[in-house]
Amino acid sequence: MGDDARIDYDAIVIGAGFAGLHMLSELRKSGFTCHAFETGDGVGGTWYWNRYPGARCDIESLDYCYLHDRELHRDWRWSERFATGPEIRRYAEHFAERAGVLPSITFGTRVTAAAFDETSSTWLVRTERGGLGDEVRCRFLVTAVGCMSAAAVPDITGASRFRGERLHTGRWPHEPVDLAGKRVGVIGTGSSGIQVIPEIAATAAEVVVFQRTANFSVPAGNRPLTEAELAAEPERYEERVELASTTRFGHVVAGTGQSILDTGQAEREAALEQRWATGGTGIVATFTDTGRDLEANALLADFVRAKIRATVHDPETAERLVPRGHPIGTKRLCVDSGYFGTFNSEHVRLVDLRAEPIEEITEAGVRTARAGYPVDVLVYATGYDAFTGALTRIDITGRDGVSLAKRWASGPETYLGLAVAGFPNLFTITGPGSTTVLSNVLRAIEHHVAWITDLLRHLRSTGQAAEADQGAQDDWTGQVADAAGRTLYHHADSYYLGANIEGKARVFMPYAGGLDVYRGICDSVARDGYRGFTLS
Ligand code: N01
Repeated sequence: MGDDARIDYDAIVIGAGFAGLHMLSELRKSGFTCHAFETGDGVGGTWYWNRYPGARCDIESLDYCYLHDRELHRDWRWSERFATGPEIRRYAEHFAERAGVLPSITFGTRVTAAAFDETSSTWLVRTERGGLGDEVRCRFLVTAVGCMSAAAVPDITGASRFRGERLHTGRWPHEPVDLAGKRVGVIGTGSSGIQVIPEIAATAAEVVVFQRTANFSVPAGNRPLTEAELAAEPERYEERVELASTTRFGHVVAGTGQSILDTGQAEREAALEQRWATGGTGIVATFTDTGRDLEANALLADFVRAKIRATVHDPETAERLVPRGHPIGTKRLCVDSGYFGTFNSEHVRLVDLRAEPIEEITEAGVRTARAGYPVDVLVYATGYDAFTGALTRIDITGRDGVSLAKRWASGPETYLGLAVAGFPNLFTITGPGSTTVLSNVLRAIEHHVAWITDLLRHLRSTGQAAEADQGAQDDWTGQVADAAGRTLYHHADSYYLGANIEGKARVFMPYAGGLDVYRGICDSVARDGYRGFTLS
């Protein structure tokens, strides 16, 4: 620890989504003075911003919720198998009220910078609210900024000339957007596009979907949760807690336990049909080898391709919607409610940007290499500068004034996705190098919050600061690359690799080794007196 300096709080938390709320709550329970700053005017993070029609989670409600509070889990009644955005937001609000953390959050306030002061071993955090700046000093800085929160809007020539309304799915207006009778263009066919397109088509007069990469998507099979399911939940609690540390995703994804290559065609088809009918992403776990063997993966991919062809009436449109060029699951598998069937409607058309790239946006709409498409509203479902964007958009400087954004210019390097060498007492919940969205992110958040809280309590008792060692970080960065190397992820241009952001280093960012393995490693690091950290 350095010289004493006046601190405003023991800890500052950036963000009041699921991670920030839980972090604040645990810090308060442990007697730390703490405060959070949140850009939005309410809690929920991702679910505060993603208000586009059709927004739903692709993980089942009973898994996509906190487990650390047994009573909360018992008392909250999810209404559907896959909760809507508004229901998840209400849940976050309920948690924040119940945990009593709202007075510890300043809303509508962006953290613009954070600088480590080596003399006092404190962080000076700069915020901005309505153009006015402020500064607070703390010992520990915890980022809870989310993995998919820095919206990516592609720089398309002429975009600012467009006379209609431009919307990004991740920055959707709070008031309802009336699309009735309007011509709507949608750019992007990832999870957000695939969810919003059927909803837009239900009201708009015309929909033009601009697709760069056809995506694999499976039906959600959404439905109301039954009384029996809800009644059984308290008894399932222990099992869910157990699964959080013993499974790859943090919850059970049941499969046959068989190799698809060793399974005969009839049995294979029957198993996949059953998973298709059940709905959700579980279909990728039906067989053991589809995530690591290209030949095995192709069998599953062909099954989904056949489903698309069987759904879409116009054979030409169907062929354009059939994903090619990347194995299934190497871009996030989408979960939809009637996406492919939407293209059977007369007023919905698909523009294949591989055949006719966008040349510019004009006052009237989108012009591709082949034609002009006049629209009244243009929806960008173009995703996020994932994993690093929300961190590097804050001017974070560590020892010697080194900037985090510059440090990560060739790709993020972290120790366990939780800490960065040269940035003492900075902790990154679900940071790059942790399992993040390759696991149930709620389980990853709960693990990180518990782990960080334990470390901060330890540091409080010893009066020390913690800094990741460069060697430990180098080793972990190698492990992250090795884990990805054992999968098929490198066969796709995805946001996992930063490929969706022009100029971003192409490095696989999440840890693909599984949450169970990851937790085991973090826990052993703690048991060994925080191996790989210098405590001083
Ligand atoms: O973003 P994405 P998203 N010109 O990056 C296209 C979570 N999430 O917001 O594939 C034309 O997946 C881009 O094309 P391509 C979930 O983790 C979850 O949809 O790069 N097109 C792609 O089609 C998800 O994975 C839920 O060629 C351009 C699309 O835009 C993550 O958030 C719901 C383009 C972006 O897809 C992100 O999903 C929503 C350009 N210049 C989100 N730039 C659920 O829980 C980009 N694209 C269900």
